[in-house]
Amino acid sequence: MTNEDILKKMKKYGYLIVNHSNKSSRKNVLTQANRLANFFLQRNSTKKDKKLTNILDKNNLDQKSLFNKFNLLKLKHAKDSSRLYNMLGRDVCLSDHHNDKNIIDTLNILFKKKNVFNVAQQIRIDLSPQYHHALAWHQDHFDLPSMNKSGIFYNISYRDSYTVWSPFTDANKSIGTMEVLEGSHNFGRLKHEYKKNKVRTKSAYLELKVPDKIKKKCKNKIIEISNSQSVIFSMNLIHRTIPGNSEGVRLTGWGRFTSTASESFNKMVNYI
Ligand SMILES: O=C(O)CCC(=O)C(=O)O
Ligand SMILES: [Fe+2]
Repeated sequence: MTNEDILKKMKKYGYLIVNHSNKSSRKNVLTQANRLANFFLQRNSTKKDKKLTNILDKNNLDQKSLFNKFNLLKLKHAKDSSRLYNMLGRDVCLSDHHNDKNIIDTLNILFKKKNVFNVAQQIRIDLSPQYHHALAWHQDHFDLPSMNKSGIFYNISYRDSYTVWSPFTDANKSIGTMEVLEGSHNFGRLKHEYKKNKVRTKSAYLELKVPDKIKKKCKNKIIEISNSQSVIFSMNLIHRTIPGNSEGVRLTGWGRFTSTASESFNKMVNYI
């Protein structure tokens, strides 16, 4: 894609799919997730507990092995399961992945070569088909610890900031993926509410009631991509999680990116 194509596509659809240039950074994420799972399983295992140690023996990064480990931790050691989640998000492997040449080159074009900042990032682990964390329709926002209310309630346009969303396992209808409303970013920032999410989650999450006008005008697109691709999308693009329908693990990473030249950055700079 030429620079012009990238800008045109982003303007029209609100998202782009990029192929990764670095093939090993994705595997690093799985390796680190597996190491943490081994660590937490190890500290919960006893000599009698053969099942745990059998799983631990395998240094296997395939779907089934990872699913078994995460599932066991979730069911039997919920606290350690959330510790794993918190630690994985802090691992340098995600920054390493976000520095992928194709991702950075595309962000540089979108930010008109000004500069690129990663404001926040996280790795998510979703166990299909339960999905503890399936998000309803929403637009993305910055949520910094120093903000005294959620970033969703500040008057920030977000129209010139971007999310990079990467599945480290394939993303499709079977294991779960993301759905977008093409072109919905062009309708600007919409009012969200915090409410109980009806989509298989116990906690309250932000939710957007998509106006009929947008539903009518924008095509729904379910993103089905391989683990060597990422989606870069406008933080104003309306999107949601599509939970999977078969058993497995979906590991994804997201990062919110901005630039000093962007309006969003200028509005949020006092909260940094
Ligand atoms: O991973 C997903 O299903 C969607 C993630 C998302 O929308 C977000 O983290 O803002
Ligand atoms: Fe999102």
